[in-house]
Formats: sequence, structure tokens, C-alpha cells
Amino acid sequence: MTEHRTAAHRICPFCEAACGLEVELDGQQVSRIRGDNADVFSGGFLCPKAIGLKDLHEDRDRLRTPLIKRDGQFVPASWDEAFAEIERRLLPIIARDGADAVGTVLGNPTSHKMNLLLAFPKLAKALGSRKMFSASSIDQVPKMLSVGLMFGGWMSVPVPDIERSDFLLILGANPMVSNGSLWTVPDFRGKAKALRARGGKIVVIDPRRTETADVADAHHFIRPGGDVFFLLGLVHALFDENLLRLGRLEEHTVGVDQVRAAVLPYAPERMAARCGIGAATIRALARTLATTERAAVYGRIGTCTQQYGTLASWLIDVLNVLTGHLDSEGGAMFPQAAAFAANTRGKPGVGRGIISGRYRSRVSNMPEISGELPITCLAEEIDTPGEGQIKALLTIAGNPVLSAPNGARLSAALDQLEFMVSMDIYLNETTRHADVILPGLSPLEDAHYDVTFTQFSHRNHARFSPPVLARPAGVPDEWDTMQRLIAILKGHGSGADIDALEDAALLEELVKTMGDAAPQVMAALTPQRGAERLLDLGLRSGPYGDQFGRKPGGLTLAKVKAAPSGIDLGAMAPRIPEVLRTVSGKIELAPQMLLDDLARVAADLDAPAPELVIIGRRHLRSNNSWMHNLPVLAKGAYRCTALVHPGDAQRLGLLDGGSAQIRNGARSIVVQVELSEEMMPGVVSLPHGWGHNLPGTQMGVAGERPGVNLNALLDENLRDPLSGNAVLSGVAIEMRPC
Ligand SMILES: Nc1nc2c(c(=O)[nH]1)N[C@H]1C(S)=C(S)[C@@H](COP(=O)(O)OP(=O)(O)OC[C@H]3O[C@@H](n4cnc5c(=O)[nH]c(N)nc54)[C@H](O)[C@@H]3O)O[C@H]1N2
Ligand SMILES: Nc1nc2c(c(=O)[nH]1)N[C@H]1C(S)=C(S)[C@@H](COP(=O)(O)OP(=O)(O)OC[C@H]3O[C@@H](n4cnc5c(=O)[nH]c(N)nc54)[C@H](O)[C@@H]3O)O[C@H]1N2
Ligand code: SF4
Ligand SMILES: [Mo]
Repeated sequence: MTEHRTAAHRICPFCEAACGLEVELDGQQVSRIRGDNADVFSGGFLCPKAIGLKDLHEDRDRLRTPLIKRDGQFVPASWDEAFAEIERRLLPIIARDGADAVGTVLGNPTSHKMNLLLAFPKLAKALGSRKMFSASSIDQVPKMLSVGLMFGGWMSVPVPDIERSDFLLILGANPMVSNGSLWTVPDFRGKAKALRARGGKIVVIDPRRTETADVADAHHFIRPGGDVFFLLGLVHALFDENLLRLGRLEEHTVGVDQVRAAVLPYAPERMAARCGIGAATIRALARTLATTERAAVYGRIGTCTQQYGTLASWLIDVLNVLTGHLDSEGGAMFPQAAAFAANTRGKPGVGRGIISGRYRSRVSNMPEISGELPITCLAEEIDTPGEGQIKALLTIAGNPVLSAPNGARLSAALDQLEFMVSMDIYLNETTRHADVILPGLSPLEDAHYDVTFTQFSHRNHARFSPPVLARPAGVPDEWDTMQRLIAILKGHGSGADIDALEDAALLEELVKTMGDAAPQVMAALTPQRGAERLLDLGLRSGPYGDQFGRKPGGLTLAKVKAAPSGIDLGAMAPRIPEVLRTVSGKIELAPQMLLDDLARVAADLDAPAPELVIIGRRHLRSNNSWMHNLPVLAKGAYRCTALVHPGDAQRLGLLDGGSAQIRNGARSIVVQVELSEEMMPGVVSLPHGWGHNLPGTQMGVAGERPGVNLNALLDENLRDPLSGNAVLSGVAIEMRPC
């Protein structure tokens, strides 16, 4: 290395795998990005998206100064002007209509930015609105609800212990492309290969023969939305064939008999037609699952974004429990995160459980889940007049105009708002509607710790990334931007001393949680501030922490910082009953809300398969809606194609490479057809996150090949009634050449 060449470490901010990267710098220029071979968690793995970090950092479209809309045009503004504008326009709305007139939207990249994630709860508290929305309700709320009911925590999601497992049954997930979700597992391919090399097996259940199916031992097509029927058949077979084997879970589980009674009507022979998987296959899978010592069932977005999302999510863990694979080595286990996990705090083994539906949405009467309403209710909450109507909106790292169903209605609704603020790095399909845009830093200018993904990691670890590059002078990080907004909301004014306010707020919080120890703890955390101070607090008071001196040698932020490639905290270890936070202190196998919902299943047993349905798809070089402006990832073959089975194509007169109209009621889009034997007959696949041809955006590269918006076709009123999650998969369509 020459003198001015240096290397820095950064956790990749692009997906849940959270790979440790080594960023080589030539002065302030990124010269190379590769996997950090010494990383204790990812061991050098990376995917093609990682190198996009350089393009993102250098992207000229990435916003660097606030924008204020004046007479319909965005003009660059100073930070002081932007905050003053927000104060001037937002506060009168709250004064007039109350805090519920202000909605907030939290998008996916929030999870990849410690500053946003740790500051947002404080902003939400300062605002005090019940109109909170996030990408969770087009993603994983069904899983959050099912594990919440079963284990007592929204985030208590068991994840496959892949390195010690001998059988994985994977439904509705494509970790070869997505790199894992609610399961932080870098290098899935390598781990799957090792599993098979030691004699293990992987079976994939998916309406498309995916990249993951390609590295598995078997793949079965399933009718989209059919998972609940398939899973009920499996659970039925376990009881029917005396395959139950709860082992040590027995004394910690209630509800086994209720589940037995509930699944009685759902013999595999009765389920086969509805799910598209034969009874013999279902029974054989039940036997393999029950008789393999180390095995796990895992389901992801395909099992959530459908009308039975919560039931399917629940049944996956019912299978894990009944076969004794939950909380057991090589099975589905609970990570123990070093900081911030609710299931590591408070009294172990028992708790208040979760409560949903404390309030409901105004228009569609959907229940609140974990303090949020379904994002598919956002447009109607804005465009339906009446008391409680949303008049102002704050979006944070979210692009719901593309990522949620019926963006056209949402776009029109956003134009009706009296005021909208977006914290975002692009002027895109959603933020074009804002009155003020507040940019965030490039990930290379920001510190990071994975608050979220350490809670879903297949192996426990702690890693911290300091900023790789200095941030531009005078530009606040997203923590400070949120502190300014908090100061405005609390009436201290946009020019307040945010450091002093933050100190006072933290001390107050510490006094509440720690009593007399608060001043001492405050002193121990000082002079750090911001998210890093909270992180130090979380680590030191967490399960591996030094407990502020009471456990010498325990974790502190300083200690984690001293290990640039991270600290390994070991394989997952059994946590039942300690991890539970249910009222009973038991695993609740048969929550009443879920048993009741089986009535919908019973009524739907004989529904014929629609002639054609549509599902989604992800691509390795893309991430949801926002990475299409990075040249290194955007190049290559056109990816926003509709995959159609050749048999369907022939029947419908569709040609490979030709264009076709897809119609869902009054909505339609025009797509490019790609014939593919990967597809289950009767199922079409189109990726989401495209459609960059709306006016008023500033994403030059993305605009060159805009693609088509799958969500323009989908119905915002179709939801899983329990969780409110959008139905994005298995929607009936018509298709014809054009
Ligand atoms: N049909 C269909 N729709 C889907 C899905 C599907 O499978 N099918 N998947 C859904 C899923 S799982 C998810 S998570 C959602 C995602 O939906 P969203 O959460 O809306 O995520 P994105 O579309 O990725 O938009 C991310 C936004 O964050 C901004 N951003 C990126 N980095 C930063 C940053 O560092 N700071 C700030 N302030 N902003 C930043 C981007 O510019 C963009 O505006 O999409 C969902 N939509
Ligand atoms: N490269 C890349 N990686 C990503 C993302 C990305 O956009 N691109 N997005 C990130 C985000 S936000 C998330 S949430 C995760 C998602 O992570 P995954 O859940 O692994 O995502 P997908 O690749 O969409 O896999 C879902 C699978 O479900 C299948 N499917 C559709 N409908 C059904 C159904 O009814 N039943 C069953 N059994 N299967 C069905 C689809 O064919 C697809 O193969 O990925 C993350 N990682
Ligand atoms: S797998 Fe995900 S975290 Fe790893 S390099 Fe790729 S985008 Fe980044
Ligand atoms: Mo997601």
C-alpha cells in the first residue's frame, strides 16, 4: 500500500446479511470494496451490491443539501432555513388538529442506519401521533404478530441454526438472492453447501423454481397463498402419525391439545388440491421433519404477504415446536443480541406478552400492531375527510409510492397534504411530493451498529463501524436532524441547544429505569453523545455487558470499537424459558385469535385456482425501489420482466420478449414477457420496486430504464385481516399480448 492508501471496515448497509466489508481508500476516494476476511460474522462474504456503496457515495443525484419547494419547484436551502420552514408550517397544523393529524412513514433503510433507528422512537414520542406507518406492513408484521402471541415479543423470531442443521424446509424465501430476511445469514450458499456436504437436505416450497431451489435437494411448487393449507396438512400428519416429539419443550408449552383439535379437519389428502402439493409429499415431509434430529422450518416474505400471512407464520413455528426443533441445536433458535433486544430485558421467562388492536385505523378499522397501522391505509387516511384526517406527513427512508400497492392513489393523496417532510437521500417518486426534503449522509460518512439484525443473526456477535469518510462540514447526521425535529415538536424551537436537550432527556430516562444509579451511569456514558451513547448504554447493560463495572471484562462500546472485524459471541444457545415474555411464561401454541381465524381457511378450502395469478421476485443486483440509480448495479440485462410459463404463454398467445398487458380489474400495466420453465403453470412473476418514469424525480440512471411498477396493479384494500399486512402475492390477473 502506498502512503495515502488506507483501509476501513464497514458493515454493508444494503441488506439483512450485514456483511463486513473492507473499504480501501485512496485519500478520500473509494478505490476498492471487498469482503473483510477477518470479519467474525461474515468471513469475507459479499455480494455484487456491496460495490454499489461507491456509486451511492458518489451519485450526483444523491441529495446533499435540504430542498424546499417554492411555487412548485424544489430549491436548495440551508439547514437552518429548512428547519425554520418545518417549524413554521408543521406546528400550526398540530395546534389546530392535534398530533394525530400528522402521519409518519418509516421505510426499510431505517433498519440499516443506527442514527435513524435509535432516534426515531424519541421523535415518535415527541410527536405523540397514532398515525404511524412503516414498511413492516408490506413485509413482516404477520411474523411479528405470530411470534408475539407465541413467545411474548414482537421481535422474538426463531431463526434456523443452519451451521448445525441437517434438514431445512424453506417456504416463500429465496435467500440465494435476498441473502436472508428475519434471518441474518451471510453466505447462505456456502452454508447450504456445507449442510448438504454433511448429508443434510434442503427442501424449498415456492411457486417459482428459484435460485434457492437450485441449490436444494427438492423443490415443490405451491399455489400462491396456499401455504396455510400445506402447513395445516403437515401439522395434521404429525398428530395423525404420532410424530410429536416436544422433548424438553413439553413443560414449557401450552395449547398442544387445542392445536390437535384445530387441525383435525385438515388431513393432507384434503389439502393437496388447495395447496398444489400431493398428500404423499406432505406426509413424507412431516416424517422427515419429525425424525431428523436437527431440523428447522423457515418461511419468509412469500408466507407473509398473503391473505393468510399470520396463520402461515404461526404454523411454521407450530411445526418447529411439535417436532422439538424449536430452541434446540440445529433447529430454529433464538439469537441473543448484545444490545436493545426486548427479549433480553426485564424479568426473564415471563412478561406482559404483546397486545394489538389498542386502537384502530379511522377508515378501514384495521387494528394497530406494535404501534403501527397498515401502510395500505395511508392513502385513505389522507384522502378521506373527517375528524382525525392526516394533514401532514413525515416520511423517513421510505418510498411507498412505489413500494406499496396503488401508488397512484397515494400520490394523489400526498398532493392533498398541507405539509410534507421527507428525510431521504433522493428526490424520488415519494419525496417529489414533499415540501421539505432533509438529506441523510452517505453510509460511508456515518457510524453503524446493527440494532435490528443482531436480533435475527444465526450466530451472536457485536460489530461497530465508525464513519469511513469525514462528513461534509455543516451537514448534520440523521441523529441530529431528528433531534432538531424533536426540539421543534417539543416547542423548544428549531434553533434550540439540541445537545443540552438530549442530555436532559437521557438523564430523565435513566432516572426512570435505573433510579439512584442514573447520575453515575450518565457520567460513565459521557462524553459520548447521540446514538453511540445509547449504544454504549445498550451494550453495557445488555446480556454480555460489563454492567457498568459489575461484570468486569464484559462488553462496552469501547471494547467493540477496538475489534474492527467484530467480536464473536458464540453460536445460538437454548433460551427457553428465559426468552419468553408471555403472561403465562409458556409457549402459547394455540392463541385464540389464530384459532378463530381458521374459520376463514375452512370457508376457503374448495376455492378453485384462478387461471392466472401474479407473484413478486427479487434480483441480486437490486434492493426494493431505491438502488436502480447506481450504474454498477443498473447495467446488464433488463430485469423487470414478467416470467411466464411456456404453457401459459402458448395458451395466452404471449411471445418471449414480446410485450403484454397485465390487468387486475380497472388497473393495468404493460410488461415485457420472458418465458420460463421456472414458473409454476398459472403463475406469473414480476419484480417490485420499479416504475421510475413518474415526473418530477431526480434519478437519472434509474429513469433511463424505468421498468414497470408491480404495485400499480395491486389492491391496497387486500390485507391479512389479523396483521393488516398487504396481500402482494397470488393476486388474480388477466394477461394478453399487446
Ligand atoms: N409488490 C411488492 N411490493 C413490495 C415487496 C414485495 O415483495 N412485493 N416487498 C416489500 C418490502 S419487504 C419492503 S421492506 C418494502 C420497502 O419499501 P420502502 O421501505 O419504502 O423501501 P424502498 O422502496 O427501498 O425505499 C427506501 C427509501 O429510503 C431512501 N433511503 C435510502 N437510504 C437512505 C438513507 O441512508 N437515509 C435516508 N433518510 N433515506 C434513505 C431511498 O431513497 C428510498 O426513498 O417494499 C415492499 N414492497
Ligand atoms: N437482492 C435483494 N435482496 C433483498 C431485497 C431485494 O429487493 N433485493 N429485499 C430485502 C427485503 S426488504 C426483504 S423483506 C427480504 C425478503 O427476503 P425473501 O423472503 O427471501 O425474498 P424473496 O426473494 O422475495 O423470496 C420470496 C419468495 O416467495 C415466493 N412466493 C411468492 N408467493 C408465495 C406463496 O404464496 N407461497 C410461497 N411458499 N412462496 C411464495 C417467491 O416466488 C419468492 O421466491 O429480502 C431482502 N434482500
Ligand atoms: S449480501 Fe447484503 S449485506 Fe452482504 S454484501 Fe450483499 S447487499 Fe451487502
Ligand atoms: Mo423487507
